[in-house]
Amino acid sequence: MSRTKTWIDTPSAPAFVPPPGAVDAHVHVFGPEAEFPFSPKAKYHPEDATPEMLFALRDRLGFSRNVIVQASCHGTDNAATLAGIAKAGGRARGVAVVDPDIEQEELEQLHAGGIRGVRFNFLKRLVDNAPKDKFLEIAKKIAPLGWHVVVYFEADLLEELVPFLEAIPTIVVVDHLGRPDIAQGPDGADITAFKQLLDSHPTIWTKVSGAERLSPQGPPFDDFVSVIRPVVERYQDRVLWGTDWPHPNMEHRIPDDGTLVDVVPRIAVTPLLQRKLLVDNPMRLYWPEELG
Ligand code: 0GY
Repeated sequence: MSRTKTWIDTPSAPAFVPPPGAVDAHVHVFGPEAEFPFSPKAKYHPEDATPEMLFALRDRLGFSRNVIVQASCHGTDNAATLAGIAKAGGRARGVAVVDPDIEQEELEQLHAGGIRGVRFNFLKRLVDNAPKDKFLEIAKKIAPLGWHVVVYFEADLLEELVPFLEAIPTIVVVDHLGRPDIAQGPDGADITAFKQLLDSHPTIWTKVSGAERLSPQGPPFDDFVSVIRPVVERYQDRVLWGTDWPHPNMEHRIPDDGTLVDVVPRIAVTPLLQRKLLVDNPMRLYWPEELG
C-alpha cells in the first residue's frame, strides 16, 4: 500500500490571532513508522507526521499547546502518542485508545505520560468493531483517574448510542459534533438531535471541529459556520476545537490549516467565547492542576 500524505507543509498564516495559551485540542501524530510501526489492522497507511512537524505547525498557527489523540492507524499501541507528548515539554497531553483488559498499572503509566482520556471510535471505515460493553468496562476503569471519554460517531448512530453515552460515568467529548449533515442547515434534523443530546446531558461536551470534513461547500466554510456558531454560543463552557492535523483520510480534500484557524472567530464571535473555546475549556480537561 502506498503511503498517503494528507497535509500541506506550509499552511497559510491565519489572520486570527488565538488568545495566549490557546490549545489545539485535536491533533494526531503518525509514526515515524520506522520507530512506531502502524497497526496490522490500520485502515490507512500515512506518511510520517512527526511531533517536530506538529510543534512547527502549532507555532506557525499561534497556538501554545496540543492534545494528541491516538489515531486509529496505531491501534491500541500508544507509544507514538506518548513520544509526542514527551517531546512537547509539558505543552501536550493526550487521549489514548486502550484494550478492555488493560491493567491499572498501565493506566497509571499512561497518566504519568500525559494521557487524560480514552477514545471510543464507532466509524466502520476506521475500526473493525466497537464493542459497547467493553467500552463501558474501560470507562469504569479510567473514571477514578479523573479522565474523560472521547467518542467518535456519525449522526445516523446518535439515537442508538444515547443509552451507551448515558452509562459512561465521566465527561464525554463527542468528536466533530457527531458528524451532522451540514447541508441540512442550522435547524436541520442532525444538529437539532445533537443539541437535544447536549441540552439533556450536561456532562456531554463536543469538539466544534471538522469544518473541512463536514462542509459540502468547502472553504471558507460558510455553511459550517452558520450551523455551528449557535452551538458554540449555547454550550460555550463545554466546547473544544482542534485543527485535526495531519487530517487522516483527507487526501482528496487536503485543508489549509491557516484557513481552518480563521473559522474560529466566525464560530466563536467574541473574545470571551474564543477564550473559553481555546483556553479555559481545554485547560479544565487536560491541565486542571494549572487552574488552581
Ligand atoms: C479524525 C478523523 C478521522 C480519523 C481518525 O483515528 C483516526 O484515524 O480519527 C477520520 O478519518 O474521520 O478525527 O482524525
